[in-house]
Amino acid sequence: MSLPDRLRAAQGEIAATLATLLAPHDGPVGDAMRYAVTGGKRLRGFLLLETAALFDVPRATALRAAAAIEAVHAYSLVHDDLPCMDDDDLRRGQPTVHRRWDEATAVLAGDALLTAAFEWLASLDTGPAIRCELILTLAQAAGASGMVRGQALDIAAETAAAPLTLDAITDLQGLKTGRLLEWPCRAGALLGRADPAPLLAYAADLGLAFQIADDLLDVEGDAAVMGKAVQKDAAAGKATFVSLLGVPRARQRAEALVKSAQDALLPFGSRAATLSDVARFVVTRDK
Ligand code: GRG
Repeated sequence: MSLPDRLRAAQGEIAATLATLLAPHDGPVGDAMRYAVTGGKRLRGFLLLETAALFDVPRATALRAAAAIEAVHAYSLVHDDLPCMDDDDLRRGQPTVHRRWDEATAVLAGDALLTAAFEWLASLDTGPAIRCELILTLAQAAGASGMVRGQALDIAAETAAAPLTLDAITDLQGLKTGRLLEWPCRAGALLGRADPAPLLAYAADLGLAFQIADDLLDVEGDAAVMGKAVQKDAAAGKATFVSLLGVPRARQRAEALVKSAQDALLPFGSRAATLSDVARFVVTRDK
């Protein structure tokens, strides 16, 4: 099956799993939770399914963990879009949650999605040691030493006296975006009782390539295709990989990272062909 077909099939399975898991939640917060997890590429969930498949993890188990990472990702987007953060009106081609409902509902729906992710992991049908490790590592990836720290550094950079250096941007993005792309690769190995090292090396390169591509899309992307505003970084005078390296060198850097990510998969041979295609996809995507 080609990457687009596999991704489309996985998107459907993840959507169905999320629909089942979120079904008990009623009222505006429940509706906003379902709305927030609708659409998107499901890249993080797909990474979990594909890495877990390397070790023949049962699909239902992997899908529940994939739903958890997509819920954490959706929470981060809902909160990132709030007026106190990026103040965005559009996400995935639809009004943002605080625009569709209100700010209080958006805060609560985000909080509830984050909490639900841990509830779903806590009731996985793996042994207790693996469940605890999944919960611990997701908390570390999303929390004050992970994504939240990256977001805080990003906000602080807006009012800093000097623009960020390339090293500082690399560190910041590794936290803000990289940690949530790394966790599903770690989780696939954990669920498969396998050494996570090769998949963590793959994820590190993939995460950085993803962020460089995101910066390129902000400059060159089509708002209608992306379903969100573009050219926001330049308008905010933000230092990005593209503002510091320029488009051609940023593209070159992303290409080198794709190659390095693909090399990290060599121990898995042809079983990792889809993950190898994902590395290429993150820099060729148009949204
Ligand atoms: C609010 C704690 C907190 C964190 C927010 C992830 C994040 C931190 C902010 C999102 C802002 C942003 C656009 C970051 C760039 C990278 C990124 C995460 C893009 C969105 O991810 P995609 O492209 O989205 O995978 P879809 O919609 O496909 O799921």
